[in-house]
Amino acid sequence: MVRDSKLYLLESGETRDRMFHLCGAEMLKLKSTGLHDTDARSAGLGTLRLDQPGSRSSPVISITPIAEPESPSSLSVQELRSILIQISRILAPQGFEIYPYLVGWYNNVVEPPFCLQYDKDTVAVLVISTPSMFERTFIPFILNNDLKDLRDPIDLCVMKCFSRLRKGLDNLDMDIIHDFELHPNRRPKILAQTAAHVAGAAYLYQPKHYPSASKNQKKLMGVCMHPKLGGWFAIRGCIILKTTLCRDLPRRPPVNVIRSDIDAQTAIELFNFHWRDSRFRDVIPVVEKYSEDQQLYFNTSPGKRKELLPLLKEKYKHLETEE
Ligand code: B12
Repeated sequence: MVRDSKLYLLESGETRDRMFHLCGAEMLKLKSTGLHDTDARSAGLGTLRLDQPGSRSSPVISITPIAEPESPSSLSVQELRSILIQISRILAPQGFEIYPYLVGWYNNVVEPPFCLQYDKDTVAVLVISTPSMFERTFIPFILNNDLKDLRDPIDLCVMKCFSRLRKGLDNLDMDIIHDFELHPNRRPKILAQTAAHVAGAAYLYQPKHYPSASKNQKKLMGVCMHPKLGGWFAIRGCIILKTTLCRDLPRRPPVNVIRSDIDAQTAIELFNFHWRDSRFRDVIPVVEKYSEDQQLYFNTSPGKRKELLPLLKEKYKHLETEE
């Protein structure tokens, strides 16, 4: 295993052998077509960059080996703030909002199978998409990508944003958990609504607190309300800063925007039985909503959304977009 960061000059063709030589038998997953960051990671080696400045015959490969698991560092609130500013600088222009919280706040309320296996003072960051994410980020994404992948295009787009974030902040050790990730037994890896509530992003109205909302009904889902966006947002995931602890992080309670029980019951029922008409999103006054294109997109069942992509591409093709 390589233990220091160096630049290696390799002759064309010897890349693979040379990497074996340098890195030992662990480095087994290099593809003959080239070298990739992910190969190095999956081989347990660390990040690896391939740079070919003009000359094909002498690629420069820099290997940054995986550090020994970093010991967690405790940060002051001020130090953490500068990390959060860096995250926000990357995600906010793409239409996301971020909310920090501590893993312990989340683990304290969920049942044991949903608990996250990190120190209770580990900092996590909840990410939500606001209405503008669709036009700012998703439209450029579909214009610039040939979406043959079977996965949901929104999920792919958000994955790309998050992996850029990871690259942009490669000094930070992070685990990313998307809202759509499930364990093999189909249990969600993160309860996005609970995370949104404990992070202070959006208040979770739970059916168990409004019994008549669930009387004689199927098991109802709770619904989150954002103080400015009502229901016009989605929870995209959590970034766990796995070696960053901040036990003094001040806790911001979510804003209880629906003051009466009857209105909360109505919101829960609208969400469960009439979500396609979006009335649940409007139970409080909001500052921004999904555009018509976006509403059409999200009100179309996931299996049929791909059919809308060519129409969106045609409509926005004049835009000079950069992802
Ligand atoms: C599974 C799922 C579904 C299933 C629901 C199956 C079912 N009936 O259970 C299906 C596919 C039907 C579905 C549909 C929809 N969903 Co859905 N779904 C999810 C998903 C992936 C997991 C939810 C889940 O299984 N929770 C598990 C249960 C056990 O959690 P729970 O009931 O909240 O219980 C926990 C809390 O009570 C907590 N807890 C206990 N005590 C306390 C105390 C406090 C104070 C707190 C805060 C918490 C807390 O602990 C419990 C667990 O131990 C989430 C995303 C995610 N990763 O969370 C989205 C999610 C809930 N869905 C969402 C949406 C928008 C929808 C749809 C409108 C369609 C859509 N995707 O656009 C529809 C509408 C719902 C409907 N009418 O059916 C949004 C909700 C946004 C919001 N504003 O709240 C989410 C968060 C996805 C997202 N990316 O934003 N969904």
